[in-house]
Amino acid sequence: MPPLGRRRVLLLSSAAATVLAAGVAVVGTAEAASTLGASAAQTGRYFGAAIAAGKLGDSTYSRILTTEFNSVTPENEMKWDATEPNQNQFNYSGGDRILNQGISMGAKVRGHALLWHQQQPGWAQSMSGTALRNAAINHVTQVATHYRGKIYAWDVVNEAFADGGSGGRRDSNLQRTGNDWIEAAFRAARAADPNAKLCYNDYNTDGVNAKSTGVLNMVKDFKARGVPIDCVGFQSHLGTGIPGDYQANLQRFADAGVDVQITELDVAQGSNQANVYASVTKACMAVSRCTGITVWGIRDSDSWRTGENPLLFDNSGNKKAAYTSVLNALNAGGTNNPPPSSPSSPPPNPGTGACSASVTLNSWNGGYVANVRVTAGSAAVNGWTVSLTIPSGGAVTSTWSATNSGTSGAVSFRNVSYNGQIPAGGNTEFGFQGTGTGPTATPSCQAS
Ligand code: G2I
Repeated sequence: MPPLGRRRVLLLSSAAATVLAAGVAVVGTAEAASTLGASAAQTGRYFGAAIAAGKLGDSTYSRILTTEFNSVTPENEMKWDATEPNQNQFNYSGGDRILNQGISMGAKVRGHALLWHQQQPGWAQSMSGTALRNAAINHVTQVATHYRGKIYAWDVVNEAFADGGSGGRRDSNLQRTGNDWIEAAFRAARAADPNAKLCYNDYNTDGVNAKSTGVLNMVKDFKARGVPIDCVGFQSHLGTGIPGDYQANLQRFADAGVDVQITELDVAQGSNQANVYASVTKACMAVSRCTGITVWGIRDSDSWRTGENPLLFDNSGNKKAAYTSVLNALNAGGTNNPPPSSPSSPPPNPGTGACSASVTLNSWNGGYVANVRVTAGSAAVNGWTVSLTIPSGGAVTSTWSATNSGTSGAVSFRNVSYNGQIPAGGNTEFGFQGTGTGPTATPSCQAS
């Protein structure tokens, strides 16, 4: 059977004859939508724009925004320098304006970005080591908690991989706190807002190359170890062309078990601009786990790429050829999102071996995130319970990848359905967040 979009086009092209012959009135579902957001929604996707709170009073800007888009991303208002200008003093005024704009439109709100080596407040730029790690995790926890339940997807970590052929991490003050800073950030974000999709976001990862392969390897590693990650953002700040393997690159991430999103699309002006926009849109439509597209601004005059005219509307707010090519590509349809859920892979052979557990703490004044690794002995484990003691005065406030009995004093954590079975010598991880100080003694582990 042709994909939904193809069927829709066929119905349209042979219009009345087909409908009369079939004797059914299905024309309503076959109509092409006339705005980007409405058209994307027909396949369960969103079409969004990065917006600036300071421009919402511009009537042309807000007219286009509210007419065309069903997702918003704050261009700068939720970044670290904006939300925590002084350590532990949070300012959500700009971010809340974007959030409320999105809510008033019934739009999805993408949170951007909890941790990034750029746009850090001055106080964080001058920190390092454990102090910076704790401050960063506290930042993630506080901001994600403030917006808890309201954000569709967070860019938890932005641009942490190096350009060039290494496929490794970029050097930064955050990277120098230890290679596990990204997973610590994702765990803290999950604990603070369990319903937000958690994304890693980067640029120059739009085709198959060393950098995107490095990110893919991180995703696979996180999935294998139970580190929460739900999506990867491909910024797609493009020149006059698009990598030939753009769609294949999206697909290989989708195949690794994450949603993919085009998060900051803009394309240099030139004779090919409309074609590149169409190719990006078609690629997303062809990948069922591609949940939506965001352009990085509304009019050319709103773009960070001064003089490149890289957006869908000109300086006066008129639709460009690129706009029409995107709308047509959306209306041509594609795979539906969300895709049908696929059955999980069969569990490994069950076993009855012993297990052990160890705790890593990321603490700050008054709280902590604990990461617990459960390791099987020389035989496979078929279910486990980890028991530990929470120091008096503190309590467990949330748990992921396990369920807890009790929140203070003696607390035990039982595996969830997907991580109970551990092969001989293998391990899995779960985590929890707490108030007060974290557990100090080595936990006990009971296999069952
Ligand atoms: O650089 C383009 C984008 C690359 N990916 C991450 C995005 O977050 C990033 O967005 C841009 C914004 O579009 C710019 O608006 O990030 C820039 C900062 O690296 C933003 O520029 C900054 C200016 O550098 C500041 O001088 C200004 O105070 O915008 C700030 C707020 O207007």
